[in-house]
This record gives sequence, C-alpha cells and structure tokens, in this order.
Amino acid sequence: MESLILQLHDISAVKFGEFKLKSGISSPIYMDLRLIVSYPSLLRQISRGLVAAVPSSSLYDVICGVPYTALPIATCISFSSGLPMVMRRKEIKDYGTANAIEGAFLPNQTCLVVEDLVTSGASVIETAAPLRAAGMNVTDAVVMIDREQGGRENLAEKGIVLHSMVTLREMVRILKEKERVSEETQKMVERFLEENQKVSVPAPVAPTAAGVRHRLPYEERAKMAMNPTGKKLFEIMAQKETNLCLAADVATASELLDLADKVGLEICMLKTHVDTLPDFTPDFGSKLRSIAEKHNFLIFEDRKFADIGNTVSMQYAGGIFHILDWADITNAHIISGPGIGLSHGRGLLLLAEMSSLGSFATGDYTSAAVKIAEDHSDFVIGFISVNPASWPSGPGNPSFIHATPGVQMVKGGDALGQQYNTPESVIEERGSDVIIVGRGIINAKNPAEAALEYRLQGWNAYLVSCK
Ligand code: 5BU
Repeated sequence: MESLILQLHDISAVKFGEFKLKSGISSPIYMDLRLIVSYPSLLRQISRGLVAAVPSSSLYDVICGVPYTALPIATCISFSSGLPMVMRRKEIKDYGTANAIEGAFLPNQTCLVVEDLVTSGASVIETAAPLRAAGMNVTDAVVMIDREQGGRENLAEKGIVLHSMVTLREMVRILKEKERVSEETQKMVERFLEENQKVSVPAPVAPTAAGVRHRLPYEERAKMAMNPTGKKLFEIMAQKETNLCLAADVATASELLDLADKVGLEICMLKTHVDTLPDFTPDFGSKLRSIAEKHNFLIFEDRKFADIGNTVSMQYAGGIFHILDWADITNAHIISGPGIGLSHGRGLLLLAEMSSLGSFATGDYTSAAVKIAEDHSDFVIGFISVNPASWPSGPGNPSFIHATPGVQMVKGGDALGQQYNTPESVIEERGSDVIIVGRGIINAKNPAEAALEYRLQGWNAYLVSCK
C-alpha cells in the first residue's frame, strides 16, 4: 500500500491546494486518478488491491466500473480475476437498441460496483440504480480511496456495503511519514475531514431518455387513451385507488368466482387462465362478469395468443371458451407479427417482456412490441412488461399501460423460473403501472387481507412516483 501511495504521489495523482469537489465542497486535497491509465503497472497493483479488499470475489457474478475513471480499473480486474464485466452507459440515446447496461448478464445476478474514489457515494448510487433496474442485485461496492465523508453511510442506506483499499486520512499519514507532505498539510487535511464528515448525496435528477419520468396521474392518462377499454382501466384505477391485478390461478372455476367476490374491492383487474379450470361451464363468463360489474374491475384473460391472425380470431371468439364474450382484455405474443387483429372493441396487451428467467423477449424484440403498439393504438392498450424504465424509450407513450407479473412482497422466485420483484420496485424503479399478483395473494392465509396489503403497497408506490 505504501509503495502504491508513493507512486500515486510521484505521478501527481495526489494534489494539495484548494479544489472544488463534484459535491460542491472545497477541499485541500484532490486525487486525479484518471492519470493511472498511463501507468499499466499501477493499474495492475490497484486492481489486485481492490480484489483483495472484498471478502471474496466469488460472491459476485459480474463487476461494473463507475464511468469513466473506474472503467479501466474494472477491465483490469475482469481480465485478471476472470469475473465478467458489464458497462453502464452515462448517456442513453433515444433510438436504436442502446441499453443502459451493456454486456451479457442475467437478472438476479450479483454485481460488484468498482470505483476509484468515494466522497458522498453519489456516483456509486447512480451506477447501482440502472444495474438494479436491469434486474441485478447490487450489495457491495469496492473503492480504492474512501474519503470518509459519509459515502459509507449513504451507501449503507441504499443497501450497499462499501469496501475500501485505503482511507484518505491513512494515505496522508503515509505521505507525511515518508516526508512527501508537511505536518501542517497533514493537519489541514485532517481538520478538513473533521469538518466535512458527512457530504450528502445530491437529489437524483429524473432520467430523461430512459428511466422513469415523473408519472402522469392515471386520470390524466385515461383522457389520452385511444381505446375505450384502456381508458376504462385507467379510470377504474383512479376511482378505486388500486393498481392491483389479481392473477386468479386457483384450481377450479367455483373457487375463482368465490375469490373474485372476496377481493373484488381491492383490484382494478382480475386475470384468468380459463383453460386451467376443470369445471368450466359456458355460464362461467357471465357469472364472472356480474362479479366484475358489482366490484368494478376488468377481466383479463391471459391467453397469450401466438398464431396467425386467422387462427387467433377463431381461438378468441370461438372454441369452448368464447373469450371475446366475457374478457375485457387479453394478450398476445408478437412472434407472429402484427397481423393478430383482435379488435372487436376490446383491449389487447402485447407481451413486450416476460417475468421468467431467460425470457427471449428482450432488446430488439421488446422494441418491436413498442412499434407494433404505436401502429395499432386503437386496440393495443399497453404491454406486459417487466422493466419498462430500462427500455431505450423508457415506459414511453403515457396512453399505454404497463402491467407486470412476477410480484411478491419479497424478491425471489419459484422453482420453475418465475422471478419476483416487490410492488415498490415494480412501480417506482421499473416504471410499471399495474402489479399482477398471483400466489402472493392466493397462498396467503387470508387472501382478501393480502390483496389489501398489495393494493396499499402498489398505490403508495404510484403516489411516490407521481411526485
Ligand atoms: P404468480 O403466482 O404471482 O407467480 O403468478 C403470476 C401470473 O402471471 C401467472 O398467472 C402467470 O401465468 C402470469 N405471467 C407471468 O408470471 N409472467 C409473465 O411474463 C406473464 C404472465 Br406474460
């Protein structure tokens, strides 16, 4: 460590004088670590030191350097440790397939954030946000120099543990010991650190190109919706103060009708998989409709159509289930192209993303769903999405609704690849509008009470995101 610090001093990466920091405070010491790219041996030593500063590098699936100074450092760590790297884009262009995070990763992987220097921790927090929005877990950050000015505490508040190679105080102590700085300078730095122990994180600026904008209230969006069913859904959400959709995946039609009546007050929409009901009878639709009218919610048959338009039209209107007769909303994959033609005055959600692990509905596929929706906004009311805040265009046109499955009170998943996020994360961070909850409610001891709890969480998150 001593030799590393002396080398940094030799190349003038440590400067003494009067400097204005990014956080606005003025400091008697400044570190310019951008210089290290010109010194490969230093870069190597720093990378090794950072790996040694975390409890075990095997805890992480990927690493991400905070742009720009830490990018070459992260590259070196990746190269020497074999840990794959992802990159966060600082600017996102509002076109094409540009992602906020570049590289190959899977949701739920754990990403270690790498940084050169931490003051308030704001840069690490700025990098953790899109990583988390992309579905990764960010639990730790490693930094070469901790200025000990509140970064550790600010990061802890965001659930990130900071590991550091050396503190600023320790660094100056070594420089004094090796007679590189005077006692007076050392004292000045120590006084400055005493007086500036807590630099706060500047308030976040709402991302523009991607990410969640300040959300328009549902009632405003009702006025913008082109499709009467989409409009009605926004109106119900605003009137009933709920953005909860129940995925009513119970064993029988009679249980489903019973549950619909019990939780009807809490929901804006009830989602069915009608082909799973062994006791389905032709009057199921009219029975469910009368409960829906009583409690003022819409019915969404999660049929996921995926065939050519002609076949889909037959599956939709005919067969055993006559979905068209009783469901307000259904959904379709875009795999077969835009010709699914399910107008008939109802609403259609396009499957832009899926909640299951390894889903192929990402990137260009998701962008294609957005394009089809724009071209058919008379009957497309929005999307099944998982993280619209991470799309190149963000959640996009406010007349479209985003509904997100894979929601429970705690993050996690099931044995078959379902992945769960919390209501707060889905609405506030991921920019969706409707939380779709199945087993979180159905398997609760008291489903009506659980539905109330989900409704409150979803609604509070919506209120926060409107501010
Ligand atoms: P869960 O019990 O909350 O995991 O139920 C989720 C429901 O949403 C279930 O009916 C799924 O079929 C449905 N779903 C999903 O989980 N993920 C998706 O991407 C889509 C639908 Br589309």
